[in-house]
Amino acid sequence: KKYNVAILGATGAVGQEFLNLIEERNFPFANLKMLASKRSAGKKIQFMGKEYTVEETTDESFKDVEIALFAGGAASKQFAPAAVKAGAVVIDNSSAFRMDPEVPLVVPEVNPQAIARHKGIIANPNCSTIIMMMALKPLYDLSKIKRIVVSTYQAVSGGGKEAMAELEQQVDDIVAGREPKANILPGAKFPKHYQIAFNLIPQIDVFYDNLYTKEEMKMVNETKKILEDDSLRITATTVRVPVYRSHAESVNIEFEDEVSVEAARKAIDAFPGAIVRDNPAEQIYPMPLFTSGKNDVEVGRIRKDESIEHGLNLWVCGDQIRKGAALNALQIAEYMIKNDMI
Ligand code: 11C
Repeated sequence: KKYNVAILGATGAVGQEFLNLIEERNFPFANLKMLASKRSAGKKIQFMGKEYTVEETTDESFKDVEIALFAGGAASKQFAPAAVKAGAVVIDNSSAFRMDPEVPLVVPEVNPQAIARHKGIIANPNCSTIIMMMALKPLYDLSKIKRIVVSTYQAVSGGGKEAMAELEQQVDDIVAGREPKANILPGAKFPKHYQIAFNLIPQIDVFYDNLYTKEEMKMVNETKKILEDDSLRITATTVRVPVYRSHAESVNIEFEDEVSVEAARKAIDAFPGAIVRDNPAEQIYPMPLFTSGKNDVEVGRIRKDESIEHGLNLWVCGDQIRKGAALNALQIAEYMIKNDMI
């Protein structure tokens, strides 16, 4: 069977990755609708030998659509109810519904069982959460995790195409001896902007009253929801780095029981979608350069935390537009197709 698919946000970074993956994975689509905001309506997209015209999204856009892939952003909240009402399953990459108790929050390799509880919307976790989960779950299956301390090194493409363009322009300007301009990062909506080229910005998204950013609290709250474990203690620091693509994360884990480096390597390597790249003697470890454009999340620098009884440190890298967004969403749809859930 083939399915009628709509992509909301077809012209953005995640939307474009949906298209790459649909082609690469031979996703069984019948009709494909490219939806976006009014600003992008009318644009032409060449895809698999056919020209598509981007349509402005309205509540009527979802008639006959069976799978609606929402790339994220404010449009999700606005149009998800109409898409569900029209009978589509919405797989949503925005943060709008993630913490809604009625909405499953899913990484298919980690908690596919949650999908069955959906009422029309299934949420894709935040990119940095998904990438961490791919390393955590195989270890969580070896021993209950007591506490996680995570620090992220997040690529500019997490901030959209404009943030990528800004990094490129700043590098060009600096190399040419011109004064670099900052108009986008840490976020277009903020009053202050900072140079990202040759710099790090310890702010991703808005600050909350507890002095953490929204990105940091997404990692905390989403991880607990995905693992269905409220007793898990987790704290995060999220940082934007001048890398185009692929987030990296330093993850410190305290376990209840002993987990050896060898057992961790074995479990991660056996986990679908994760691979171990870890040979210090040969200077082998994951880097954004290796994981950009790839589907697998890579884990390395696996070593004992010698300051506690049962602890490990890991270094994790993953393409946040692929596994952190479009691929994860498409895998949810594939799982549902395979299990007759659509
Ligand atoms: C970033 N994690 O790197 C963000 C982008 O909740 O899906 C994705 C935001 C989200 O800026």
